Amino acid sequence: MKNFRHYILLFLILPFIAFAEDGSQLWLRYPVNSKPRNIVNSNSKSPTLEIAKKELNNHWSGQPIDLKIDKFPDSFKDGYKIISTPKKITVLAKTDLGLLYGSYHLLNLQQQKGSFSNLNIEEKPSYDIRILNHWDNLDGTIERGYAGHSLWKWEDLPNKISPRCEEYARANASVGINATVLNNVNASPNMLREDYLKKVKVLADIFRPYGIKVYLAVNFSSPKVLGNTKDSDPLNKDVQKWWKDKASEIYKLIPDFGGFLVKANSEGEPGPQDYGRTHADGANMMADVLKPYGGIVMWRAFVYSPSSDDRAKQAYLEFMPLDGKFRDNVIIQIKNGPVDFQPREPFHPLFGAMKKTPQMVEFQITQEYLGHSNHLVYLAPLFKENLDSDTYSDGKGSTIAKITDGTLRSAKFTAISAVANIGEDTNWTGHHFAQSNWFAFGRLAWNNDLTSEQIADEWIKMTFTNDDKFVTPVKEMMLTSRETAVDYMMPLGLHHIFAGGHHYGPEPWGDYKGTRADWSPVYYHRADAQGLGFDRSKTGSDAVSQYFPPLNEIYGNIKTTPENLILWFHHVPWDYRMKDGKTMWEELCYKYDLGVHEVRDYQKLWNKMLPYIDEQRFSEVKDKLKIQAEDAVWWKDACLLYFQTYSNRPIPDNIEKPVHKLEDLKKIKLPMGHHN
Ligand code: BDP
Repeated sequence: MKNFRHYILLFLILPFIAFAEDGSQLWLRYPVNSKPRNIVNSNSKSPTLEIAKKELNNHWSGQPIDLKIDKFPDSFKDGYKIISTPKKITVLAKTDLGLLYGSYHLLNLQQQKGSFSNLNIEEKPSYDIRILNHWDNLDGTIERGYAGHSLWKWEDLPNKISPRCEEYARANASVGINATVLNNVNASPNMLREDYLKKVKVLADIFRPYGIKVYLAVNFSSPKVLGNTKDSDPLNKDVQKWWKDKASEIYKLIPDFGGFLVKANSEGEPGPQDYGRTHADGANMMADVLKPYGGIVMWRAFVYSPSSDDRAKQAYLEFMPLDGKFRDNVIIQIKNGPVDFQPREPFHPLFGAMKKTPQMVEFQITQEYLGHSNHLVYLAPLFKENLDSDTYSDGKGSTIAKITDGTLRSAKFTAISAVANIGEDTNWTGHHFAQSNWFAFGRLAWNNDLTSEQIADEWIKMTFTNDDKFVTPVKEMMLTSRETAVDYMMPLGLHHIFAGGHHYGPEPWGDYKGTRADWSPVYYHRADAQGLGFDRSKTGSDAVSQYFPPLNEIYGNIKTTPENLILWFHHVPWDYRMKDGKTMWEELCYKYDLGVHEVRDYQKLWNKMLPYIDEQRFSEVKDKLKIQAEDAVWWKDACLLYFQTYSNRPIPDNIEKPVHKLEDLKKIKLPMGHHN
C-alpha cells in the first residue's frame, strides 16, 4: 500500500519534473546526456575549447566530432565550417572561438531537429563587434530595465560571483554576441574608480573564455570628479594625463579590455562642448589613450538641445561638419531612428551621410517604448526594416546593413549594438517572448542577411517545441506583433505620444510646460483643427533635406511619402484621402481598432497552445497578453478621444466605440518615475 502511494506521488510529480519550465534556460534547452560522453577530438587547447568540449560531451547525441584549427584568411574572423558524414562531423575554424561557435551551431541544429549526416556549412560574422549595451547603474537599478535588478550585483563583487554571470556569457556565445558594455550610458564617474575596476576585472575573467570582451560607458567629467583636475577639458594636459594613466590601470587588470562608450553633451551629460570643444576633440582624446592597447571609442550621436526647431535634425547638424575628423579607432554609434527608439521611425539620416567616419547602429532591445515587459513585440522586423533601409548614400542599394558591415566602404572594424533587456528575473527578460529579441539581435549581428522569419523559427523551436501546430501560428503572431503594436500605439508615423517619464501608456495631451518642449507629446503630433502630424517638409522644419535624393523628394511630398510615416513627415489634413479611400481621420480610427483586434486574436491563438508546451510558461504568457489587450484598448481610447477634440469628426460606426472617458484616462498616473 505504501509503495502504491509512492507511485501515485511520482505520477503526480513527474510531469512537473519533466515540464515545469520557468524560462531560466532561455533557448538553451539542450537535452542532457545521462552520462557525459567523450566524443570530441581537437588539435587545439584552451579554456574556450574546454567549454566547447564540455557542451558537446554533455549535450550532443550524434556522431563523434573533430574540432580543428585550420588556415583561413583574416576576413574569416571567428567564422567556422561544418562538414559531416554519417559517421563523423568536422568543425573547422581559424580561432578557438570559431570552434565554440561551430559547436553551438550543432547543438542549436540538434534542438531544431535538423539532420547531421550531410552538412556543408560555412558561416562568418557580418560584424566584428556584436555588442550589448547594459544600462545598469552601480546601485543595481537598470535604466529602462523591466526584468528586475542588474545581474552584476556590484556590491557582492569581486568576492562573491553570481553563477548567472557565466550563464549570461554562455547564452551570448551561443548566438555569437562577443562584447558587452556593463554600465549605463548615463555613466557614474565611479565606474572608473579602482575598486570598481577590480570588480569589472572579475566579470571580464568569467566572460573571456566565452569570447566576450568587456567595455565601459564613461562619464566625460571623470578626471575632474575622480582626479581633481581643474576641469575635464579634452585639451587640458592634466586631463589627458589622467585618461592616459587610467587606461594603463585598466589594461593592467584587463589586458583585452574593449574600450569606451560615451554619451556626451546629451540630456545634461557632460561633454567636450562644455569647454567649447567638439565631439571630435573629445572622442580623439580618448581614442589616443586607448590606441596603444588596441582599444576603441564608441561615441554616441544621440544629442539634441531644447533650442532646436526639430529634435530629429540635431544629430546630423552637429556631426556632419566633423566628418573625417575622428581617429581611426573611433566609431559613431547612431540610434536606428532620428528621435528615440519609437515604435516606428524612418532611419537616421546620418547613416551613409558621414562618408569618412565609421558608423554603427544602436538598437533598443529593452522595450522602453513598446509596453515594457508586458507586451509581446518581436523586434526582428523592426531591426530588419532599419538594416534594409536604402539610404542612397552611394547610389541605389546603399542599405544601412551594407554601410555598417563594411560591404560598401572598407572599414578597419565594424560593429553593431543594442540596449539589453536582461535583468535578474528568473526568465531573464520579464516576458518569455522578450527573450526572442535578445536572441534576434545576436543572430542578426552574426548574419544581417537572415530574415525575421528564419530567426523566429529557430527561436521557437529551441525555446518551446518543434511541433508544427505550435510553431506555425506562434511564428505568425511574432512576425505581425511589431506592426500590431504600432497600430494600437502610434500608427501612420505618429511618435513620442507616451506618458512622460516612464513612457508606459498614452498621454497625447502631455504638454510639459516649464520643462523642455521636445519632451512633450504635443510637440510631436501637432494636432490642431486642420490636421495632425509634424511638418518636416521643405516648408516645415525641412528635416527631409537631410536625406539623399530621391528620398528627400519622396519624403518631402505628401503624395509619395509611405503612409506608415505620413504623420512623421507631414501635417496632414483630417480629410486627406488615403490610398484606400478613407480620410486620414477614418484611417487613424481604423488602425487603432485593428491593433486592438490583433491583440485579441493573439489571445485566442495562445489559448489553444497549452497542449504543446508547459503549463507555467503558457499561463505566464497568457497573463501578459491580457495586460496587453487591456493596454491596447487604453491606447486606442486615449488617442482617438483626444485627437477627436481636434478633428471634430465622428468615430466610424463600424469600429468598436471607446469604452473609457477621456477625463478618466487623463487622471491615470502610474507610479513609475523618471526624468523625461
Ligand atoms: C532615452 C531614454 C533615456 C536614455 C537615453 C539615451 O529615455 O533613459 O538615457 O535615451 O539613450 O531613450 O541616452
